[in-house]
Amino acid sequence: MFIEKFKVDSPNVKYTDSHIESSYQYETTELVHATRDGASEWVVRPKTVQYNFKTDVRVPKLGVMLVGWGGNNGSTLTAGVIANRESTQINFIDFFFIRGISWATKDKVQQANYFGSLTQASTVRVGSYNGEEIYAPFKSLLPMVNPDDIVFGGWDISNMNLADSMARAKVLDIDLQKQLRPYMESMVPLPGIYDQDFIAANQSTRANNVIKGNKKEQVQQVIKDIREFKEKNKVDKIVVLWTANTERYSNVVVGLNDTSENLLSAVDRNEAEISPSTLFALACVLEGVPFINGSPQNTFIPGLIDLAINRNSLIGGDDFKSGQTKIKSVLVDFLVGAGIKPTSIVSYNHLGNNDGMNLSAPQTFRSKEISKSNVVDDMVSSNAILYEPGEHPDHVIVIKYVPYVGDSKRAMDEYTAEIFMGGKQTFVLHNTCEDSLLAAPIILDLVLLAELSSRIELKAEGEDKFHSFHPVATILSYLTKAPLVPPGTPVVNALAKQRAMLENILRACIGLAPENNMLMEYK
Ligand code: NAI
Ligand code: DG6
Repeated sequence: MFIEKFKVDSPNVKYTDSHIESSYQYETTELVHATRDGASEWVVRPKTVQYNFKTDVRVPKLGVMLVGWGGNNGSTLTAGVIANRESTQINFIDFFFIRGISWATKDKVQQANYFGSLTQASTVRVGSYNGEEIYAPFKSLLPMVNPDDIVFGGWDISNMNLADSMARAKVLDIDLQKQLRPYMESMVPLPGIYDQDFIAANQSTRANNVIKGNKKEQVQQVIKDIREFKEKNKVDKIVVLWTANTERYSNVVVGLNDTSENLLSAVDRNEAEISPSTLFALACVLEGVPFINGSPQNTFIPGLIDLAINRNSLIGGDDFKSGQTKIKSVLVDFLVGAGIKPTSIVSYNHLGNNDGMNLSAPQTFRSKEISKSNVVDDMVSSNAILYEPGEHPDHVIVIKYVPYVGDSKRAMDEYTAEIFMGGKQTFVLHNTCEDSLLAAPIILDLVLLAELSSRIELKAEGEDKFHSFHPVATILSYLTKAPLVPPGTPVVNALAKQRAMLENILRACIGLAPENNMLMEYK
């Protein structure tokens, strides 16, 4: 059964006009290494930590500024949100409207939807009623920004308006594009920061809309753009997200970008090795605006992370986790969790959009190769029965640019695993779909969850003041291939664990226990 919304009735939860406050027992374990009768042993102790959560329920008017707004992801997301927001008049006599634009495809009349968005199209179990499991929308856990109310803007090194960008992307059906064009023609990206050293040379023809000046002036311009956008659109908050081209990795150099001070003075000196994405992130951190990196490069060099932590400004990333990697972080988790040993993972894909063209250069491909390669590390290291210390499955990533297939990416994967008594098991997967239609809802979730997390404060027992989450937003891990975590924090890649972490934290904010799947009521 499905319910639209609910309220929690508990002595541990208080609803006020401005906040939801919860008092929460976090059940965990601690390990100690003890010696008994001369022999050493591991002892596990259950531990309870008292937390208080305070969530501001006053949902702001949100501005979302995308770097790479005119790209396939940027134009598809903007189009998708408009298509969901606007109404279609279906009866011209009674003026009967239905929510969301509909359009004719060769199969049927299609209605706009948010399929693929965790916040908008997935549910959570909230309990049992008369023996039936009750589910509610994920977005009903805590008050979140309604996508209808987002104001989009952003930057692109190409000055093409969003209607033409949508046409260039060749992602959405033509009948839908025709309906959306009037809404998008007037949307024109602000000039971006172009540095040909960081992206493929084949992108140079696109760069007709660039911020002039040295790196310091470029950062100042981005800050000015953010302020003007906020003022012009009367939004309360801004989130900035990088969905521009994949860059090559920046070299991390002591004295250049290893500390916040060195990074700031390197920008002052106009040092070549500071990438456009780092400059955008820097502008956001200086301005206290959340910044999310949807691409694989190391935008968050140590100096930038240092600065974000010092200024308590949210950063999150890296690289949207859309298709192939999502399956990988489910399948390998299943195999290792089942006691089966994956020994070889070969992931091949080809695509023909501008992202594929940019990734055809070795340096940008290398960034993607790194982020796609590290996604099973936590699962492998969780099982020392299967893997010797330091042992790892062979893991090969291949990406080829094939213009004809456009945005329709083909991902082929071969997984080989060792099973009982020396047997082998091989899985072969073939996945075809429009890349941007997978990425756009993920971008929406990233900005909505980043905004929400900035309204949550917490306090553990022994702490005297409420504080925000750590500025390095691990809460977004479910949505990224290479989750950025604070120094010294374990990286979790397994998809089910990432989703459980996110859902259970939101449940804690309304005083609900983690979803433990024990179903003791029925045992
Ligand atoms: P795209 O190439 O269509 O769009 C990127 C846009 O960024 C272009 O319009 C380009 O002109 C612009 N751009 C490049 N450098 C810029 C700069 N310095 N400042 C401002 N704008 C700049 O690519 P697409 O398909 O939209 O993907 C965007 C990014 O998302 C890529 O890095 C891709 O690897 C990453 N990504 C995409 C996924 C997907 O499923 N579509 C999944 C994971 C990551
Ligand atoms: C080539 O692989 C294009 C990439 O941008 C991917 O489409 C993107 O990284 C998505 O990868 P995945 O593994 O999440 O499907």
